[in-house]
Amino acid sequence: MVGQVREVDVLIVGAGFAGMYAIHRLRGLGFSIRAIEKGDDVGGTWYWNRYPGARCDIESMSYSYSFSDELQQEWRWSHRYATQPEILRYARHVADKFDLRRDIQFGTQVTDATYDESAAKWAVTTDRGERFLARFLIMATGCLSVPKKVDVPGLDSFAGDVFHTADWPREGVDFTGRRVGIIGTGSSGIQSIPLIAQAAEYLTVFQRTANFSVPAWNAPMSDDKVAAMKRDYASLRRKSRNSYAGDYAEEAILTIMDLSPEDREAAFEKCWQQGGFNIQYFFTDVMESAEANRLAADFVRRKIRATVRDPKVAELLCPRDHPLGAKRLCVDTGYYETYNRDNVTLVDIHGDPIQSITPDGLKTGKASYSFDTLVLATGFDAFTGALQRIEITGRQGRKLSAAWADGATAYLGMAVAGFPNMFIVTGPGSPSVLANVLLAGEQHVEWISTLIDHARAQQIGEIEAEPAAQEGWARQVWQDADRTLYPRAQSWYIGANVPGKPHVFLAYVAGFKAYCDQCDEIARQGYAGFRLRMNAAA
Ligand code: NA7
Repeated sequence: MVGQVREVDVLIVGAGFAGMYAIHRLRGLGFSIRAIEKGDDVGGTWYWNRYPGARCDIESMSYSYSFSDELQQEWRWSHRYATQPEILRYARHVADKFDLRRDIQFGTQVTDATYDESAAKWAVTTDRGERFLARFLIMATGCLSVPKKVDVPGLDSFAGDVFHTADWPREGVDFTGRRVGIIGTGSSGIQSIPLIAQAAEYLTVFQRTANFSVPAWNAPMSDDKVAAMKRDYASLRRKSRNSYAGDYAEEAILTIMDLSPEDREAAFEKCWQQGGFNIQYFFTDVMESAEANRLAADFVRRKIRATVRDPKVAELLCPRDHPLGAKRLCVDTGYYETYNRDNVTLVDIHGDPIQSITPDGLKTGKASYSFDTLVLATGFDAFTGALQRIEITGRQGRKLSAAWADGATAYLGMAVAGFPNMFIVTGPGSPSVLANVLLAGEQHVEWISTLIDHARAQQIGEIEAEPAAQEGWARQVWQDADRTLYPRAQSWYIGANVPGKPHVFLAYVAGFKAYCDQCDEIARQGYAGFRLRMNAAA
């Protein structure tokens, strides 16, 4: 195929959950498509993140496709929160069921995408030298798909194995007899630490920032519970669509500041016993009032102290530098208990930063630590990393990297002015990671494919976000965020985890329902904020 140009209606980049659904949906609408995927199978983030303990933090009955009732009825999730292998099995099942693989090219990376204004088409090349021409380009590249560049000095000098949680060996890692060091205590660290501690001879955890973590209380799902939920699936999905977080869990019922101290404690305890994100979503004011948030955070800190036997370790594990939920809440199984083990040490690298990695461990300003295996759980270049790895050139030769030099913005979180006919699924400025990202991806795919279908029917050759609409959207996203406590953390939600990345709030915080309602209204108004051009080339 090298040398030839293959023409398709829609080129989809990525075959994670969003890309897979885009294939199914657009194929169903009769478009010719091709999907390009770097991995050698479907699953995206769930294909790469194979570290021990990797599992979703939204209940699996919710964190799964809703578009096919047959699919959601036939698939049986084993646990409340499925493990990565189970989620990957599900992705493969979906690929088989809907025969998706025939339109996916695996083991291939898109390197360049250039908009040809005269033809109103995207010219796309891959690392295999193939060339495609596509009327529409759908970037289903994921919000958390590119590990952030590891900014720890001396890494190359380390003599032992180095593993990154987001690029875990397919064959797994046998930790037996190993002395392990792990850097990073976000979700990936917090999920993997308990299991690595059980398997390894010794584990040293290097913590720069303590994070809030709440119990998953993960457990197998009984047949009765699954059957009852499946009977009620349609209404659970409706509830999710009309919720803040794209989930069916009860939410925003109580206001912390209206409760008496006793009722407050009882409500926090109830959330803790239910597990998962309840403590964040059950209260109207937890992300809006610093005082309400402090009360919830104090409750979690009390839980940490009650769990961790060594008071000094417990204090180190108590988050102090950000409001609860302003960095993504972690959902764990036995995380704090792990620090009661004899083979685990917690090292504070905030007070005493890492100076360098050495051949047999690492050095801080005050001490040296030795280990033979290093695990990096250091996170992602979120939202923009995957898009910026591709040389994307829009109208008049403008690069996406230049358009986003002061921060990534996209109208509705999906379309960028100057880059016609390109759509980003769960892009910057959409609810994405602040919602159930699987349903958020579905909603985007449906909305975008309906728009593309409309364009075909109306002989519209070009769809482009208007600059003013995009600016207005960015302003709204920022103003909504600014009314909350979210921007008060140096988080990947604002790009603060990647040195040099411009800080803009990258997710839409006003909720999934509010977002979907706006998208629906914009469609009803004939796609307000988009320039729809009839095109001779159409
Ligand atoms: P996160 O949440 O970004 O966590 C990364 C962790 O790694 C966090 O504790 C960081 O500390 C730490 N880190 C990153 N770079 C360094 C360096 N250079 N030195 C020391 N420590 C460092 O990523 P995850 O993969 O855990 O989770 C991402 C999302 O995936 C998660 O929210 C879920 O949605 C799934 P810091 O906080 O920057 O001080």
